[in-house]
This record gives sequence, C-alpha cells and structure tokens, in this order.
Amino acid sequence: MHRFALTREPGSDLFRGLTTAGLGAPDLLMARAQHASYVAALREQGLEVTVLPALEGCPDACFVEDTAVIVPGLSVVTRPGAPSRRGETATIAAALPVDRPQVTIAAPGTLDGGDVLVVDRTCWIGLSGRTNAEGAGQLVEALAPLGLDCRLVPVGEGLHLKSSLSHLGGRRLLMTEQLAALDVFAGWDIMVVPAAEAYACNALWLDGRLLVPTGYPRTVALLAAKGLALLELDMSEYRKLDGGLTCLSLRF
Ligand code: CIR
Repeated sequence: MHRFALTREPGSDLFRGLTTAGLGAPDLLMARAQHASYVAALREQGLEVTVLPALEGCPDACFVEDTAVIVPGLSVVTRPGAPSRRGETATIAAALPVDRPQVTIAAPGTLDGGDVLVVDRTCWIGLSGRTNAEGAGQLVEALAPLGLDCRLVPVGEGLHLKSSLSHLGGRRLLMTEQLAALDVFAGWDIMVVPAAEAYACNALWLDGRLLVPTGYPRTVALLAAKGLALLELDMSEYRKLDGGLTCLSLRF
C-alpha cells in the first residue's frame, strides 16, 4: 500500500514536450487545472503528496514517473531514453525517499519508469523506444537481490509499457489485446481494453479506487461491471503529450 506520492507542476514550456499524438499543443491553464485535480485526487485517497516546482527547460518534467523506479528497499534513478529528458533526474534523485538506498541506471543503458510495472513480487519491464536491453538488464540486476521476479516485455505499439498495461489491484491487470497474448501475463486476471479506447489502458490503481481518464465509456463500463470503484479525471492536455495518469506521479 502506497503512502506517498511525488509529482511536479507542469512548466510554462510544456508545449515543447515530446509527442507523437498529433493532437495539437496543450493548453497550459487547462494542464495546470488538470494537474491540480490529479493531486487533489491522490490526496483524497490518503496519499501524502509532494508537489515539486516546475523545472523550466525540461518540458516533459511533469511526467515524473519516467525518472525513477521505487520499490520497498530500493530507489532506482533512471537514465531516460529521450536525451532531452536526462536533465530531469537530478532534482528527482534529491527528492526520493531517504529510507532506502539509491542506484542509478548508467550509460549506455536507458530506462523510463513508464516501462516498469511492479505488482507485489513481479516486475514487468518493457523494451521500448525508450528502454533498451542494457537499461532493463541493469534494473533486473538491481531488483533481483530484493526477490523480485523480473519479466521482459516487448512493448510494440505505444510509447511505454504502461501506455498499454495497468494494475487493477489484486491479480487483475488491464491491457491491450496485443499484450494479452504474451506468456509473461499467464496466470493473471486479464481485462482487455477495446482497441478504439487504447488510451484508457493507462489507469492508476490507488488501493481501492481506480483513476481512469474521462472519455472512454466502454472501458469504464467494463471496469464498473467488475465492481471497481472508479474516479474519472480529465487528462486531455497530457494526452496531447503521450502522457497518462500514472506518468504524473511516483508512488511509494
Ligand atoms: C515523453 O514523450 O517522454 C513525454 N511527452 C510523455 C511521457 C509519458 N510518461 C509515461 O508514460 N510514463
């Protein structure tokens, strides 16, 4: 169960952020309002949230999830796959929990936290345009002594593994049809998101409530039918930058 979350306000250069979405530039005022609602939702779920100030010059810095992987007993500072994002990690490293050791992914390894999903003792690591085999290997080496069972996953479509995969509590996972076909998820309770609503694959489980993006009614109906308590949040401005609900925080 997570008690803390680390987030960072979007900066005034947000519109310069990396994107493949083709949905136009984000509106900064809307992005700020959506960020505030997101932080409020985390607090409502009982998390103690730290909001770091915007990091000007690093337009993707609000997507803090990519800069670290935090598990019980260890924090891993990443080396983001996009060179323009490497300036984000120093301030995150300084803000990570002080109760556990810290290691850092080293060149030529690259790793984005958006490619890492940890559920209990299982850790899936996506090999993507951002996370290379060397970076994934360094993470496996760091996590193995902690007893985590790491599984590599070819990401295929989408920016990160977690663009297409989320935890729904317990043994439940939400994912694309493409990922559902892979052996690494065998034995888990899989829910497949309708192809037309692929963005809704990125949802954020907060120990009893699932945050989902607004605008995906078929996915919401499927999740509600499973008895999950949902909270819909408007993520429109972050979607324009390929970002989703998990990207905006580090939870620990
Ligand atoms: C990027 O391309 O790096 C950012 N515009 C979006 C990062 C989204 N992060 C995530 O999925 N964990």
